[in-house]
Amino acid sequence: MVKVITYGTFDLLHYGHVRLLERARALGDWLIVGVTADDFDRSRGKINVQQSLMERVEAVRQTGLADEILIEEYEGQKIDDIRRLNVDIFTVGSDWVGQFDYLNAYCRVVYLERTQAVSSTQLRADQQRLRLSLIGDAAEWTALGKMARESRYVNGLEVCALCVPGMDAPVDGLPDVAWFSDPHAAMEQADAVYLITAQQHGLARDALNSGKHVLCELPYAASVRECRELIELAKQKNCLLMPALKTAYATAFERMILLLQSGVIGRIVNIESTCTSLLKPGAEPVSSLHSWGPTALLPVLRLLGDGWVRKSALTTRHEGSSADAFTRVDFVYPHAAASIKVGNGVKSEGELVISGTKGYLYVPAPWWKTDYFEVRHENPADNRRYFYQLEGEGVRWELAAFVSAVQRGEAAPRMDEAMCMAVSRVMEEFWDGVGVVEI
Ligand code: C2G
Repeated sequence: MVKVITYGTFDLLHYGHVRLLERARALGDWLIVGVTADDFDRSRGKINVQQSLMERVEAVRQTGLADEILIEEYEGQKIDDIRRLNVDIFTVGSDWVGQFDYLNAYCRVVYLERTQAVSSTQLRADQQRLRLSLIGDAAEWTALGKMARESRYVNGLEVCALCVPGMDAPVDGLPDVAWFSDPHAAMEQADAVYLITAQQHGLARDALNSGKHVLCELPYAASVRECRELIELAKQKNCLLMPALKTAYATAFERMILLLQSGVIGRIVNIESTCTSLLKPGAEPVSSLHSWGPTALLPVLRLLGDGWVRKSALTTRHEGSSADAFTRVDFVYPHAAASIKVGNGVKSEGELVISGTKGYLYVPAPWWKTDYFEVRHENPADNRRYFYQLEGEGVRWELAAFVSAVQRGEAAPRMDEAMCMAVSRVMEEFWDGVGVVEI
């Protein structure tokens, strides 16, 4: 019996995939199909796969062409499978020519002509491509550029406009993206807008009023009332309003939250979250709490919620400015405590430490763009390290989540409405001096 094996994502199974499977099967008597696991696809840079692993496995099964189906989970698994299953032939489409010649050491390698013009990527591209306008302040130019670059990794998304309100087109703009100095004109070009600007409450309101979906940095607004208004407006307009906080969409961060919620360190008793950066030479002082607060608050709100019973803040301001250079906010919950330390002009160790009754979780600096964390116990032999590849600091995952949420018509933010309102509440109370001591 001649055993043949092939592997693939098989997302949105289509004619090209089926033709490949038919010809693979014709190479022998028994066909094994390896379907890639989500994590494996991510690790090899394939993101925004629309279907779950089980949906993709079921679709392959229903073709009736596979005698056996397995899951491809790690780099190098092909060698293991070929040896373990005594495979005679490995085959894959011609878009991979040369990539798997090393398997000749274990079996015959056959590249089959790829079926032209049909691909999951093209299928997705043919779907409604979400047109996105990027609108931000000049001080956020780096973030805007990163957003535009990262968008290229996300199927079904096209950045169609770039806008810094009131600014003429810069020399080093993005070549293939139209420039606007009027944010409302930029909005009109797209189905959705990304906002990273001090005026974002007003612009988010205008975007939602004109039926645009909004991906917005936090805080949505300087007050809880305005934040709630935006959330309600999005519902009235049947538009998506989603928080842009790249850390929330990073695989490592989400897996960390799931581990902690599964009790890996027991009951969470304390969270210490620090985010700092130094001001760039000549840069205008900006509020540390406004720029770093939403990120620093993310693990606190995800794990302990917004039901603190007491909150206090210590702060020091930039020389000659009302902007805080360093702020520490301490929260007391019924059975836990948390502290965030944020600095824009004061430098500290940007780590995240989550203490529990069975151990603690440690994320080294810069924890907010981590691909790695450790669960530590009394006996170091019980410590475990976790690594999850993070491309582009998580921005492309944030964009992929936004596109998917718009396509599905349902918000799937990693921060829910209550958390977004809690961020605005912390900001509002800070600026109102509630529980704030100046040092
Ligand atoms: N394919 C094809 N014609 C198409 C699209 C895909 O012949 N129009 C083939 C691919 O060459 C591949 C298989 O169908 O052999 C599955 O394609 P994908 O689901 O896109 O997965 P891919 O990442 O290309 O799989 O490690 C090997 C990879 O997993 C190959």
